[in-house]
Amino acid sequence: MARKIYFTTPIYYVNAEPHIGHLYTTALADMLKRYHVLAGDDVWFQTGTDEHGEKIVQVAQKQGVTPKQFADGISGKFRDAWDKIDIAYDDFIRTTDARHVKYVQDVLDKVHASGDIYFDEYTGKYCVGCERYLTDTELVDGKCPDHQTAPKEVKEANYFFKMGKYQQQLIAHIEENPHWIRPERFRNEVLSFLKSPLEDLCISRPKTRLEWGIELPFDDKYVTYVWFDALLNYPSGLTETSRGENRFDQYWSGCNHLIAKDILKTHAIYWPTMLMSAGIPLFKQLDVHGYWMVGESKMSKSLGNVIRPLSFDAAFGIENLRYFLFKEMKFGADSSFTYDLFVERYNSDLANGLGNLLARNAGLVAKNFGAIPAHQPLTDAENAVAAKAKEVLDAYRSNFESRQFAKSIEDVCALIGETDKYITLMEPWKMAKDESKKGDLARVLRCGLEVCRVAAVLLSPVMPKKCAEILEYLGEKRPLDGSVALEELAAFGALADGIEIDKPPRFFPRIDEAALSQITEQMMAEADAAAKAAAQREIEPIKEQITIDDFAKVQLKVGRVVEAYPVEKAQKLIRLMVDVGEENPRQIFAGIKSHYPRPEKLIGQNVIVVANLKPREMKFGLSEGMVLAASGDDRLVAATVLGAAEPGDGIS
Ligand code: ME8
Repeated sequence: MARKIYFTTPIYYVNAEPHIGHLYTTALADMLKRYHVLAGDDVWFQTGTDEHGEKIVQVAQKQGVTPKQFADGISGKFRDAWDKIDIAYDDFIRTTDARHVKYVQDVLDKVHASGDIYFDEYTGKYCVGCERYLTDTELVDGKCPDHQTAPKEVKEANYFFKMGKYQQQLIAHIEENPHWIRPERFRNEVLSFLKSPLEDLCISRPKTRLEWGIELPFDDKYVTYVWFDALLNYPSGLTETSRGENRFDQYWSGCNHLIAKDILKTHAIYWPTMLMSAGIPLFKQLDVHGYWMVGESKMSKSLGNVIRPLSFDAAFGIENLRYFLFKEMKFGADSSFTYDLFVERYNSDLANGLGNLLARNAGLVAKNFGAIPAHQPLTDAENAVAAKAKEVLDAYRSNFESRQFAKSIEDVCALIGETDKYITLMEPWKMAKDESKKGDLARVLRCGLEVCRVAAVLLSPVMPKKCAEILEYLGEKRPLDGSVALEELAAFGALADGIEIDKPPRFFPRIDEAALSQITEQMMAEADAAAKAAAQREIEPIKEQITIDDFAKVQLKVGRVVEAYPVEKAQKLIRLMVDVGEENPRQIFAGIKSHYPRPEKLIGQNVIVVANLKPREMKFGLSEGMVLAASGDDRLVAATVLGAAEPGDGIS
């Protein structure tokens, strides 16, 4: 019976564009879906974007757009990237979707009605990067270890979810289900965290501080805390898919979350306790992978080392990257990406490995037979290759099921390596010169091609398009959709006879050093330029809000510049004499020298003066007010008033 499985990725924050880390989890869900479909299972796969919370408000403000406009842009970029690289997701959810908002409010109502939500005053340390309160034990030198920033103290009256109430039930569930959180080290991490009393969870934010969120159904002065909102995407998207179907009963019982270790606590603690309270059955499986580093460093825009899926695809092919990522990362451990390592693995496994085996054998078949020759009785040498292929296939399912797929990829590599040795030993190119050895030649070449076919079936979840091309070339027409058993498809000996074979295309051309350095230099230059542009475009964030009364304290007046000259001994200052309608002009020092190499040009201009600023004694004299200037990037321009205005006119 086909199992029903529901794969989810985290829904990504829309504060950053997709990079190789997001790609990994998303491509992982895609690969696991393809494996399970091949293995005969029925799979649903959902990904999406997480769009509420303080983090998004902050970036949107910097860009000078509304949070929704900002979220629309980045969410679109995620979706576009996944579409362009053929991620086979079944649904894409956004936390701003009406279906999701309704679901969250329904759950909140239910949990509130059951008495698991209460109102209280709270003081805590909030990390905006994590979008959660951190406990003192989580801080390192007073800072969040993940974001290297000091959390801000927040004191507020808020709604709380009785998370602590479910602590024992959660511990019991983890203990009774040893594989519920995989790999084991993360299960142990969660159990050890649960040794201390579990605090209740603050699940609201007052609108006076944050408006961007889902309104609490029982108090319109509050919005829902972003994690309480985001985690519910998993059932909300199934309950109403974007095509309007309800697939909850079909798939929820097979729910398998895929995440990286950064969000273990929210998924292994917040989430199951929320489900317990809401009366929704727990998810079936939580699979946690490690973090991708670039070389020795964390990826960061300012380091210019962020790897973007689409740029990588254009340069080296996304499927080749998938191969690298899935083989290189041992599930649960951190791993490091470098272009050099990628090219080394690609050249040895794909160009020299599978690509070469295929090219060697298919080239000789094309030249000597023009079609795949008929099956010949096997000798011990081919039987040994066949036995190895069977061994690889036998371990394949269990490796994938336990998320040791890297082992299966290595197994396929080893099979290709052994077959290559066998071909070298058999020397078919010599057989080709001897008419009496045509039968032997057919047997040997068939064996080589058979292994290529088996390898392409087994690697099809990893490199779907490339493997489909290889299978088509070898005349394997059976679909990889579970309608033919995996064991039949990947059985050694199933290669068809008589398929016409032309000279093989170069499925995996070698990447040479020169091409590598040219492309990587170009990509790094692009990343650098993007990082610089992003830094330059940085718009000053809006500061704490003030009231109209606060503003009324500032008295602005039109001033006319009557004298202007540089202060010789000061790097930045210009001395201005400004007529603000009083008996005498005021002396004001303005830090705009580098932008006004000829300050006399300012004479006669109407500027805006803060007239009631307390005079300040400076090294060069008394400064009696302040002249306003517009600043941004490298610009600094004195602010003026349009049209006819007279010195001393008030500005309000
Ligand atoms: O945490 N290596 O979103 P997020 C491996 N919105 N995986 C990485 C990675 C890296 N260097 N960087 C990111 C959030 N990821 C929340 C999730 S779910 C209800 C809400 C991947 O945009 C990995 O899957 O910060 C990680 O867990 C996720 O992106 C975090 O994405």
